[in-house]
Amino acid sequence: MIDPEIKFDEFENDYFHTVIKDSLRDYGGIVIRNAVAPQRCAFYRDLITRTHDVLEAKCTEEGHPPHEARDEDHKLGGWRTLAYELREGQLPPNVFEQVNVGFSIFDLIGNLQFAQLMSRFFDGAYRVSPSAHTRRISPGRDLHSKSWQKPALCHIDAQYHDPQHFSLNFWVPLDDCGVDAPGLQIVRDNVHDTQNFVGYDPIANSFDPERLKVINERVFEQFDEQQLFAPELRVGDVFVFHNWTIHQTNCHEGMTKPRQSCELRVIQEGWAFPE
Ligand SMILES: O=C(O)CCC(=O)C(=O)O
Ligand SMILES: [Fe+2]
Repeated sequence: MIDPEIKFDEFENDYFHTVIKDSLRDYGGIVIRNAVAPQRCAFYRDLITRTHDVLEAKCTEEGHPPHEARDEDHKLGGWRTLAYELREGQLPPNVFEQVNVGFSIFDLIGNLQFAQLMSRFFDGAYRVSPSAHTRRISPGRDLHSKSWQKPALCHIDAQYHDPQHFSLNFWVPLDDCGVDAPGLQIVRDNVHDTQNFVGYDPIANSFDPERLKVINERVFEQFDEQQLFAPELRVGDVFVFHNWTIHQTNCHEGMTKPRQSCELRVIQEGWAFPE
């Protein structure tokens, strides 16, 4: 099985866009190598680190230290919600933008070529999704609940969206990952097969929650381990996948370093894969 990946340098050629579309349809993802300047990634990585530090100090000052946040704080608003988000190692874009006025995490994919890539991929209009995030994952338990998160288990991002819009996730690592630090892996599968697997009903715009449970708990009873695609990623690479792609953190014994990343989601109006 050939790994779905392509160099961003090939952008000007039509085949680049065909490979992107075919890989997303047939495998659920593709790595675009050298797509963002490493310097730009380093700049945003520093901003994210600083943003965590600034906000953690503020929450603590307000009486809500993030490491003491509880799950229910998520829904309570204000400092408590923010303390929960910091504890989980995640920042939504609006929080990032309030601390870093004039900057957005979407700047990572904010150049003209990415805009052209999206307009060639989507069938008509597309827009930025409200569900974007910065994320920090640690292989070591000592950092969990201290602004770093545990590895994410198998899921599809469609479970976070209601109603469904077909969407792409531009997953941007801000550290080299997949070897010493947790990366990302997908289960290679055709988009229509995954939609069938979760029992997606386009009229009701819903799918079967029981199937989602199966994805979370027993994915390899349903899929072959050969379908796993767990690339080594370097700063500057972008892993693109969609809302039906089964994916999880690529974390295994022996990994020692934490990793920061951004998941930048772009959605279109309709639910169907844009053929
Ligand atoms: O960063 C990770 O390990 C998980 C990311 C993820 O689930 C996502 O970007 O949707
Ligand atoms: Fe996800």
